[in-house]
Amino acid sequence: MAYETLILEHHETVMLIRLNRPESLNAINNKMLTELCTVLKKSSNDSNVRVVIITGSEKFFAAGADIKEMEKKNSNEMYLEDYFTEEHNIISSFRKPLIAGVSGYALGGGCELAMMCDIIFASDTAKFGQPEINLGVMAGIGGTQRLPKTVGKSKAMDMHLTGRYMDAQEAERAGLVSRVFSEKDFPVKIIEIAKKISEKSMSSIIAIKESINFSYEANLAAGINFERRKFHSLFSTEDQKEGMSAFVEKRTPKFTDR
Ligand code: DAK
Repeated sequence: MAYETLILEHHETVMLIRLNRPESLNAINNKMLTELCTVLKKSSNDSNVRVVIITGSEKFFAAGADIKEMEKKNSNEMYLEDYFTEEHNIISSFRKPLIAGVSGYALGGGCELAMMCDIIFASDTAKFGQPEINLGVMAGIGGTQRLPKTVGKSKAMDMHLTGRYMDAQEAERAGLVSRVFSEKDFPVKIIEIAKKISEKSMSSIIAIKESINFSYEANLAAGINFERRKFHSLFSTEDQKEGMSAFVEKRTPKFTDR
């Protein structure tokens, strides 16, 4: 199926979704959000897709939500449309690994979209920012919640209150980004990493994602308890037996998702 705002690439069991509205630096409009959620929903049920990467072009991941689409709306219209809410939930609760590959601008809703993913890899051209203050608004899809959890209160306040951008190196130092690669190796490197993840047991992957997200979203004591229960439950899988036997027998495990 062809999409208007996305380009899909399949690299074995890794699906790469490329945001594609170059005329507006990949500004996220309703169409793009709907298409993105359609692809994620399909991927959830497709056993040939084990890891998903969301990326943009060399110069822009996404320059935010589409300002031209929002410009004339009043608060009641935004409220009634409930713009981005259902989509936020679909993206942030996607069960398979979701990687953001950021080159160039990831601003406003673009930065928030990256933060909804499990891992952010950046090229050395990446620029992150929450410049909504410059538009007389504020972040509205998790930016004030996720950024301080990741980079701390002071830097999050700095980013949101000044609207300045953070480059890839600062983002890596601050913990927003997991690794930085040179633009010329991007996205080959991240596809390689995604392939490595895709070889792991899906039961482990999902349990790890749920546990880390629990700790990220709830309090630590409850998170540790949740993690322990998830850990115990993995001992009913064949993949746990296989993984541990393979370690003891000094061979590569063959996981079957059972
Ligand atoms: N929306 C629409 N069009 C955009 C855009 C955007 N976010 N960003 C860029 N464009 C368009 C420009 O208007 C221009 O179009 P034409 O004039 O050619 O028609 C084209 O892309 C090229 O942009 P520039 O000419 O500006 O390119 P430059 O290289 O000079 O500058 C820039 C690049 C990224 C610095 C600049 O374009 C820029 O500042 N863009 C806006 C960045 C920004 O403010 N982002 C935050 C947007 S607000 C919520 C839902 C969503 C949100 C919040 C709440 N709820 C449901 C509660 C999210 C809000 C946002 O993200």
